[in-house]
Amino acid sequence: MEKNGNNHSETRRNPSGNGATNREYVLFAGNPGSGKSTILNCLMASRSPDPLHESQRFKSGVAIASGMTYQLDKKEVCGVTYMDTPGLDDVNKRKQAAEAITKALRENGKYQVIFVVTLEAGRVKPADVATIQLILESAKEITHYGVIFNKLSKPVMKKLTAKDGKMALITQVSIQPEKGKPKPLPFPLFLKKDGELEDEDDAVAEFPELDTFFGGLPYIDIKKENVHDIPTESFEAMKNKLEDALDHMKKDRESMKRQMDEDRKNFRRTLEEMNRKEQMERERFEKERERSEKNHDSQMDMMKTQIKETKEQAAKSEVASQKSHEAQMKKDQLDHALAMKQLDQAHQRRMKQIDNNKRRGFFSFLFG
Ligand SMILES: Nc1nc2c(ncn2[C@@H]2O[C@H](COP(=O)(O)OP(=O)(O)OP(=O)(O)O)[C@@H](O)[C@H]2O)c(=O)[nH]1
Ligand SMILES: [Mg+2]
Repeated sequence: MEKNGNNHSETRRNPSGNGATNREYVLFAGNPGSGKSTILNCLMASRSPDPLHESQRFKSGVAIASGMTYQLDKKEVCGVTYMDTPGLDDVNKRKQAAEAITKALRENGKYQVIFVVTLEAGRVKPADVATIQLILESAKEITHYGVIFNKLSKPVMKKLTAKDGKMALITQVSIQPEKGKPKPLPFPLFLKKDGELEDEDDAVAEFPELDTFFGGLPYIDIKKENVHDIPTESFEAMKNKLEDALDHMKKDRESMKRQMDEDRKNFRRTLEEMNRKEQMERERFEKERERSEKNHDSQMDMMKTQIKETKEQAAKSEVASQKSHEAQMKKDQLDHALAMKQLDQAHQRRMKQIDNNKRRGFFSFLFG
């Protein structure tokens, strides 16, 4: 039975004629106490031009031993129908909850389907994943869906800022109990725990992140005839298989993390070794360069000295050769003068002899 159901007198037929209408539905599913009704109230209030009357709001709060929402609840705000459904994890109300969910999915319209989950010790709960998997199985047209990770503690929110933190949670909710076709990944939203809301009844919450989240989540057409009954009898078995799969995933992640840490350490060690070698090589090169510079300088000095010495030597030998040339000249002059003198003396002697001979000839002529 619908609680506060709205009649859709304005139902518009889809022009494609495939049976689906253009009516827009926002459907929330998830286990008891996860915060579906609180988030829906906040979303509707943010989209309504006027404050919501109490009758336009979903009942929220803590119901001891079972869920507060136990059947399909609908509210309409600005032409959009919002649907609050009960969770499948309540064993006594499981069948009733499954019927409420399939009924919600059989409205022939455009849907935004959102699952709300909470964590336990930083991990997604197998019951939440089983709920998501069973609903996706029963309506295969849900190819895009949102998952709100709600009531996240401060330490968990901090861990989500790490590179793979969010991805770890996204893969956990999309994990398959058995190997098969992988399900499409959800469009996620991570909401931190609001201390003010804890266990309150009909609390008014504000989540400014909702606007962007719902703006980015596409509507999908769901046709009534394509929605199958949810096999509630397989819920417990699926939950157990998922528990194992999540355990495996955790172990795999831990061993992968260990491996990555080891790889990172090895890489750092190799890098340090390379840096050390490079530093040594640089120092060796620097020393080599200094040594060769010194060699070059001393060779240049030697060459300069040699050139200087050669120049001096050349200058000296030039002076010496100049001197010996001058001495030779002097000697030649002296020899020449001497030869001239000897010639002159020989000439004088000859002339004297001629003179004597002339005189002797004259006297012999006179007295001869
Ligand atoms: N601390 C905290 N409490 C929250 C938050 N959101 C909701 N709650 C509280 O959780 C309790 C359950 O919230 P509901 O919105 O009724 O949860 P529900 O998923 O609709 O639960 P059912 O209708 O039982 O399936 C209420 O007391 C809320 O005030 C939150 O972000 N932080
Ligand atoms: Mg509720």
